[in-house]
Amino acid sequence: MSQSSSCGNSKINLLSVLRSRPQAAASITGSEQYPDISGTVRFYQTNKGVVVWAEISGLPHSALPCQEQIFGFHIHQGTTCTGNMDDPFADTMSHYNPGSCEHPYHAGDMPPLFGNNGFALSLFLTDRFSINEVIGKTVIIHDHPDDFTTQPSGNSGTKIACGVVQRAMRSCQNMLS
Ligand SMILES: [Cu+2]
Ligand SMILES: [Zn+2]
Repeated sequence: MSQSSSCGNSKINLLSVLRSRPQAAASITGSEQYPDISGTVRFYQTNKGVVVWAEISGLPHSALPCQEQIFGFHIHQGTTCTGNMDDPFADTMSHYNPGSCEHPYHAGDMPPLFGNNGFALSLFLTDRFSINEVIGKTVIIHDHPDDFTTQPSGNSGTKIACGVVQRAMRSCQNMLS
């Protein structure tokens, strides 16, 4: 087993990334129909892309076998978690898609969340966006899995929770300008 070095390293030192302060985070809350949902999505810039760390609790779940839920998970281009009676997060609009790609190649398409008795933890890397690009945009959780096929949004159903990506407070040592 070789010790990873700090220079020329082709891997991400995940433990040190997660120990550092995220550059941005979204505080997730459920819609009126899903008041128990809450959580945090943290964003860490690395030289391979953005490490996204999501921890969400209070998700809908089933006690029946073979029915644990899977939730579509995207960054949407809208900037507020507001909407209307039919769609409480309608103003989050469509998936963040600066490259005019098809779903699931939108920059804002992310791996779905797997429920575990109402709790989900997901940690993944994406180089489809930089943190600066998604500051002010919205993270959405849907009540159905993303099928990664149907246009324009993977048939992932109702938007059940939302959060705005906000720049995290800079730590003193990073205040260079
Ligand atoms: Cu979505
Ligand atoms: Zn998409």
